[in-house]
Amino acid sequence: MTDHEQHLRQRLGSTRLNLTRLTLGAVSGLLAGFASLAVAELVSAAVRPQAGPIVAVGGAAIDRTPAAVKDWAIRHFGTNDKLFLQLGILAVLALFALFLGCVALRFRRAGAAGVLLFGAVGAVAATSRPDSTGLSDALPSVAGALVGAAVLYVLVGRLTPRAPATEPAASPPETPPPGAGWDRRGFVLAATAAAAASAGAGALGRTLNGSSGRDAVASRNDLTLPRPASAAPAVPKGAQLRIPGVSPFTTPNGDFYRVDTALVVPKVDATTWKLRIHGTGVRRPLTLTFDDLLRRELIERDITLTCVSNEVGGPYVGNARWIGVRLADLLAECGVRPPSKGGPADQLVARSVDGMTIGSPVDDVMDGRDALLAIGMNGEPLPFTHGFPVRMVVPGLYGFVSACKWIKDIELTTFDSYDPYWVKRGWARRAPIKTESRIDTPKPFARPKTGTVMVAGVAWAQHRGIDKVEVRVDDGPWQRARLAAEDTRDTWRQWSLPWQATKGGHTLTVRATDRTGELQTEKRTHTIPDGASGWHSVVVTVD
Ligand SMILES: Nc1nc2c(c(=O)[nH]1)N[C@H]1C(S)=C(S)[C@@H](COP(=O)(O)O)O[C@H]1N2
Ligand SMILES: [Mo]
Repeated sequence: MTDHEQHLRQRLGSTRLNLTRLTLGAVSGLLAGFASLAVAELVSAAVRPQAGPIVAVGGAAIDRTPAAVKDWAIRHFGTNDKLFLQLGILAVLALFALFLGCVALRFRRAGAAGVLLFGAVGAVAATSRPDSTGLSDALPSVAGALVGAAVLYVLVGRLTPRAPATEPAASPPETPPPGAGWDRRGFVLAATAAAAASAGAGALGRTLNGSSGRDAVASRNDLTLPRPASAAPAVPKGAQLRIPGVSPFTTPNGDFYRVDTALVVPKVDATTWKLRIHGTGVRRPLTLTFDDLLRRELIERDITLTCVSNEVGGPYVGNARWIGVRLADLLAECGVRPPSKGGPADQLVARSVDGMTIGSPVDDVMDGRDALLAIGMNGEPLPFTHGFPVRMVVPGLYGFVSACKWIKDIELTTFDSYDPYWVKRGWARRAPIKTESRIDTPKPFARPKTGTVMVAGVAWAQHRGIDKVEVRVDDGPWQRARLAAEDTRDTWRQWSLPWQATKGGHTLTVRATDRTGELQTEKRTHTIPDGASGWHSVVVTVD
């Protein structure tokens, strides 16, 4: 073997060795990251599920996400937006873990310190969340980081050559197989142990977190909704058209859209729940328990909810039968007068247990409409995802300015002196729901056969009511659709039009007129700041 060959073989061997070490370093980083998250998960089960680093950092990210991006995420990922956010955070963490693992090969302490730095970020995020309950929220991140740093330090230690004896120059070229000089067996053992322990801790944490909020679940199971003093009349038979593809008049709870910033659904125990009503012009501040609410006069109403992030033709609108207490009565008992009657507060700010703030005009809440503190949804206690035990529902206002879920506090104030959560992020202070209509069937790009095709959908203009719906085929004349029976002015209304479909591509467009005589505007606007407008169109090809 020539010198040159020998040199090459050595080089090859050490490159392979370097690659192996690099890979194993990266693996160590990943394992350290995994151990951190697993331990954090386990400790968060002892503290609060919301104190876990992913939830805390995710929550902080949600709060700092520009309104446009958040709106985009809601529109594209819908209720899965939070899943994608968490997967995104995990991906970023994995990249950093890989990087730290490689750094640690060279600088063992620096790698471990890097893990601690991530723990610090998680701890700061957790303790500065609006729903944080104190310094204990830092524990999951801190414990996770300490364990993660230790795992990295130990694992990388096994990858470090034990003795300088295996200087390549001193040994014959045949001998150094990749990986020689370091504690291969020790590494495999330590890595396996770390992985197994982490998986166990993580799984245990998951299970414990999954069963957290047992008192809340029990309080919901134990709740039988009282019979409302003022029941909603039965939905008129004619309100539900018998046309396949039209959204059901009443949206089942399981299908009801969900939009909120909560990465972990708050589980509130109704037996310890309290609502405080206070603020400017509240002459008799009040704190209510759930039993206090149950003892009050309950009313039942059909109200259609709409999200401001709903694009023209979008899915974030649903109709339910709510049971609750009239908010206006409660406010009047507290001595609140609306500004139209000389009261000093024009904004009602609702606060939730998860730190959300939602502001509504006091005049709207007290103008006689059925603004509710709702406890029931379609015959059952509110689902946890929809605000158990109590949420607000105000007919005619988008959810972000009215429908506070998991409510715990109502403060009377002014629009001038306080901007709630969404307003701070560029959304409007006042946002009545815009008159809108949607084609539910045929679906976009459907291929119906020539002949009679039923065009049908829903239209809404909560608290004003729908007076007329018209449909246009291509650039043809507007044709009046048949309106389903009206339930109330606070609910959406179905409509239909039989269309004699002819072969080829066609565009169907719908528009509604509300009971104030106002025609749904053709002008397209973004969802930000106060809701999308424009006409909904569907393109189909008739075969
Ligand atoms: N606590 C809390 N309440 C909230 C929100 C939220 O993020 N947190 N989002 C609001 C928005 S934007 C809407 S549209 C409605 C949606 O109610 P739903 O999820 O029951 O459909 O809840 C409102 N109430
Ligand atoms: Mo919303």
